Amino acid sequence: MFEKFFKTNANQQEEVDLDENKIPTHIAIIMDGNGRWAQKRHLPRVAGHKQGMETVKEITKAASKLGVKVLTLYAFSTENWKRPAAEVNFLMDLPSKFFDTFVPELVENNVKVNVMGYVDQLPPKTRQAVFDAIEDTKECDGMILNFALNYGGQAEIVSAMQAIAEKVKAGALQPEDIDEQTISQHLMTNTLAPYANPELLIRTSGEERISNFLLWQIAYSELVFTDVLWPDYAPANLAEDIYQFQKRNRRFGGLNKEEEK
Ligand code: V07
Repeated sequence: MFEKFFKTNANQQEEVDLDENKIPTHIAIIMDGNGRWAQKRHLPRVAGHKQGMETVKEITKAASKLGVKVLTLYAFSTENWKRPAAEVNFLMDLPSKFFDTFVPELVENNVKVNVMGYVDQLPPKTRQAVFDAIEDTKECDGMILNFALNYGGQAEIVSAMQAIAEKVKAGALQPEDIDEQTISQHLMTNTLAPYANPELLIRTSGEERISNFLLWQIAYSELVFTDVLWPDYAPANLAEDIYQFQKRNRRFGGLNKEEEK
């Protein structure tokens, strides 16, 4: 049975009836609003990050139950190092906290962890937590929970171009043979194929920017911006945002069928 979700609309509750045949295969989320959530409660920013990690767990389980194939979460950008050292240190402890408490549930839900980003630049303890999580969930073949950690979209494209240039220099690749597929294959999302590109990109907390998240991969993504702060983001909000996606898709229903061929 397909779960029914409820969205809360001011003072009324409305049922969101999702089309289970049109669940986006790959959903990417910019988890914004942890600091603002904490500020509203007169709490330190890190309290928002801590609550945000609880949201990660709930949304992971909800997405997996809905049949999502890949859930990509923007956890830490290459720009986030500019934040106060105490906050960066706290953030770098989150992957190990996350896995100490959540790996058994990931395995129960058959969720496999993947990480994309410049992992070698992370503190050893953080890197180890990431490797352990990948190792402990490697047999899972359900949803892929893909963390973008020390990731930047432009840096990713730079790395891909360097790798392609090396192949050209070595004579293994001709410039005229470089096409969209060549570039896709050199991006960090290559391992997620055939779901490398998100069908739906969600940003919480009201900002309507991409902020150097996936760039190449969102060429055809539906973008949904919600005012809900990430620590408040609930499975019903995810259902509502998927519903927005499905409404847009339905408008071009005929065309989409053709495109799939
Ligand atoms: C982080 C919690 C969620 C809100 C957004 C920022 C704070 C989970 C992870 C994580 C990353 C890699 C991994 C396992 C877990 C994480 C950071 C921040 C840096 F393998 N949440 N979360 N990492 N936040």
